[in-house]
Amino acid sequence: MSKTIIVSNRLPVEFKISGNRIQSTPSVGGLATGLKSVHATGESLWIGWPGLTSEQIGDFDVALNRTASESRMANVFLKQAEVRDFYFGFSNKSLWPLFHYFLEYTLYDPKQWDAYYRVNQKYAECVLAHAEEGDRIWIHDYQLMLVPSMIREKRPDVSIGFFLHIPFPAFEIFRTCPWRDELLSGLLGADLIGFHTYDYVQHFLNSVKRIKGFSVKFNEVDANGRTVKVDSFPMGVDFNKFHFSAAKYEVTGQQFQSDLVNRLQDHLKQYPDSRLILSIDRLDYTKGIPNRIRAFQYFLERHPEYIGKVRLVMLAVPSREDVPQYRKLKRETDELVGRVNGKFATIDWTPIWYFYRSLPYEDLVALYTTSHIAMITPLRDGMNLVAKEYVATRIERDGVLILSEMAGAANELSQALLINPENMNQISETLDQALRMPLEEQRHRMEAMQKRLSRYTIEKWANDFVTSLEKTVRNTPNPAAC
Ligand code: ADQ
Repeated sequence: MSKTIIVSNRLPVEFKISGNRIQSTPSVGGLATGLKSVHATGESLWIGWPGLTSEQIGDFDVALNRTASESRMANVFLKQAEVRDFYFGFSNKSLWPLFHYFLEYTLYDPKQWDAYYRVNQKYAECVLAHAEEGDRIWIHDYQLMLVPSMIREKRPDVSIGFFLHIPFPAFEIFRTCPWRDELLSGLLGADLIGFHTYDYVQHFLNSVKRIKGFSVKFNEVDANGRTVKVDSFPMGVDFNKFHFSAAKYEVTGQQFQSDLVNRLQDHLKQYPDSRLILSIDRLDYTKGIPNRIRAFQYFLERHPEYIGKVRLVMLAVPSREDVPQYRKLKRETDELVGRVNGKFATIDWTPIWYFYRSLPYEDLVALYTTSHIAMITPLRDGMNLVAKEYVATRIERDGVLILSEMAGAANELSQALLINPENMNQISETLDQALRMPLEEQRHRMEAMQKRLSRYTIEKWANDFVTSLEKTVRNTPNPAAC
């Protein structure tokens, strides 16, 4: 019987070695949740890096493989130097900034490219060791763009899908990459390539035409006689999970472990008229965090009537601290928050509550439900699941979503208040509009967004992709040609 092989940079669990025991806890990220439904069918295998370097694993490799295989997973072991050059190197110093239009942060180092190539080969070899006739292979994200063609060369009979979780940039940006040809050839080893939005599909097809010279009809590429289908699959969230968790929280008023949420609730009880504006992201330069703080400062200057009445609750999750730009962003964010708080704070009011940590799921839900406005302002974002999670938790259909038009999610959430994250004046006036928005209008907008998100859930996203992959392969006249 054929199976689905999911391949991602990381496995959907966190492994820890303590003493002589291996502990594993499931990851809570969007990807892990989304693919759980595919993995749960029983006929699947998940391949990825266990999150510990070979040096950290030492003699535990056999035990780690056994633990992984009990949950139908297989490990790709990476040495410390490989993690440095492949993950922190080419993936996060070249591809991540380039694909998010940060050319000034994009570094090209042939040594890191070699590591990227070699590590992609390791993943491909692991897949080849497990792939059997008729299997479907679903590869994820920018760290593994060469894997499709590496598998295709050896196993023309298997069907291969690839999904990119970040934007695919416009041709004029992508063409600056020294390994643009190799990256496209790598991807075109797949039968189906998926992106979050129609725009990313068009950018990709444009690059394929101009760089590879392949002909493209509608959304199909003729790659030397092999047909490759390219389509958009906007990723959703587990709507019911967020919605029902929020309902449970509202009904029971349950207290949470975290000081942060408890303090917020106390604050709201004490000042029922005050308004909370929430922002949640990984601390990443693509997420527009400094812009957001500057815009909030501008808003307080332009609208002093809100001083003492609104509060920005800013939650940032530590991320990629080994990359210099992320450390710089952390310093910049700390300074900006300090500046705004120093300038406007009073004895009993601080304008920005800033937290640099990850939170458990229940606390995240409590924050979403407690906040009157979510302000999400990335400079570029493939999709942005936080915006969708906020909408899913609004069981009373109140609350306002302010969302950057540069996030993939803006295509689907057109009832949000859309802003250009570079336009401080617009953000400031939109905040004012959100704070004054009548309840009826809030509900009208929220209802439309919830309707969409409850239909296009993460499970539907995963099923649509797999179904489309099956159809593509059935309709491909010559699957073996490379
Ligand atoms: P990310 O850049 O990580 O994902 P996003 O889509 O917003 O961004 O997903 C973040 C996830 O982390 C959300 O599910 C959120 O709940 C969780 N999270 C955020 N802050 C947290 C905190 N403090 N504590 C705990 N959990 C927290 C990449 C792309 C996106 C794309 C996704 C999925 O960059 O554009 O939407 O993949 O394809």
